[in-house]
Amino acid sequence: MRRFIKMMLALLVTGALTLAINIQLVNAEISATVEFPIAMLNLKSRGQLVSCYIELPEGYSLEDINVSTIMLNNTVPVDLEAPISTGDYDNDTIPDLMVNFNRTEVIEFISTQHIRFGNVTITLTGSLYDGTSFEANAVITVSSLTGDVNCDGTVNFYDLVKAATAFGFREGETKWNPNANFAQPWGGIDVYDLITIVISFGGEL
Ligand SMILES: [Ca+2]
Ligand SMILES: [Ca+2]
Repeated sequence: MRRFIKMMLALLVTGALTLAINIQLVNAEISATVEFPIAMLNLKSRGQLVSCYIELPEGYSLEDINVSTIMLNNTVPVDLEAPISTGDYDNDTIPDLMVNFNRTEVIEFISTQHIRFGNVTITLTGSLYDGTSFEANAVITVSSLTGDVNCDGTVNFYDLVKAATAFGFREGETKWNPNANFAQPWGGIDVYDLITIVISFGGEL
């Protein structure tokens, strides 16, 4: 009897493993990587785009990606009007594809999940022109506190320092940081954004 139970358990475990492997294959055939250069998102701040860099495993080419199929969390489509380019952003000799998403749509998606603060796993999916699907995950930190540039749940000196680093920079420029953009004019980080952060000092989530 004991042997029978053991055998049944072994069969169940094997079955479960097979099922898990099958599910993984159904989800995506290629495991890719995605990196967000600004892996933070303040839901109260404003910016136009969320950029990310996609790398495929060895043996696959970025040129085979059907860019129009790329989505975040099966909800937010890639912004085909925004810049799309290839390069080696992280200097690891593996080429990467830069694509962008509409930042407002990403914020709306996170808000509909009732997430206000903390780490959120973002899943990027897409397919190659031959239909092969790929998937990649990344974690971003979210805050819904006005003035919380570094998304750690409090507004203090560190947020002001981070905003000062982006001071004078406009959307698309090197040190632009939409997470510091809390006040009009929305196109850049200026004294009005710093004042908003100072007014919000001491705020906590
Ligand atoms: Ca903070
Ligand atoms: Ca501003």
